[in-house]
Amino acid sequence: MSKQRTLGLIKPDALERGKQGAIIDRILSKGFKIVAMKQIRLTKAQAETFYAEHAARPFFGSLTGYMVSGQIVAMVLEKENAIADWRTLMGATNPEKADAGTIRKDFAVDMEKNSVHGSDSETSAAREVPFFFSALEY
Ligand code: IDP
Ligand code: MG
Repeated sequence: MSKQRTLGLIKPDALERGKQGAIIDRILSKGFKIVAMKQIRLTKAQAETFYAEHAARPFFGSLTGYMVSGQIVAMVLEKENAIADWRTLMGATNPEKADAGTIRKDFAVDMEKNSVHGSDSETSAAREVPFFFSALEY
């Protein structure tokens, strides 16, 4: 299988507690190459656009407010099967249901403040990578 790229985010709760280094270490240890990375703070409008698929969900306002509560780290991750492998390393959305050894199991605070984001499909990755990075950056 050829190399694949996906978007990874380290969310505000993780930066707040200084966990970004430990999370990046796990990403590298699993064989991902970080082909682009930056630390930024989203505007509310940007967070709402990024999470537009969840606009009708009851947690949308809280989620987008949380996502702009502090800085995030955005990364383009590359390896074979990167999209699925990054989702596996992240663990389930609800950290109480996440497998042992996953980032969410070990770092997440709760279902909302769950430390990381990953594209869930090739279609999502094709939208999400260019949302954060221009072609010059990776
Ligand atoms: P994912 O991040 O595992 O793909 P999604 O269902 O796409 O999960 O939800 C996006 C984000 O919205 C989650 O990572 C989490 O931060 C938040 N979220 C999802 N479901 C809930 C919920 O029921 N309560 C609060 N926040 C939620
Ligand atoms: Mg999702």
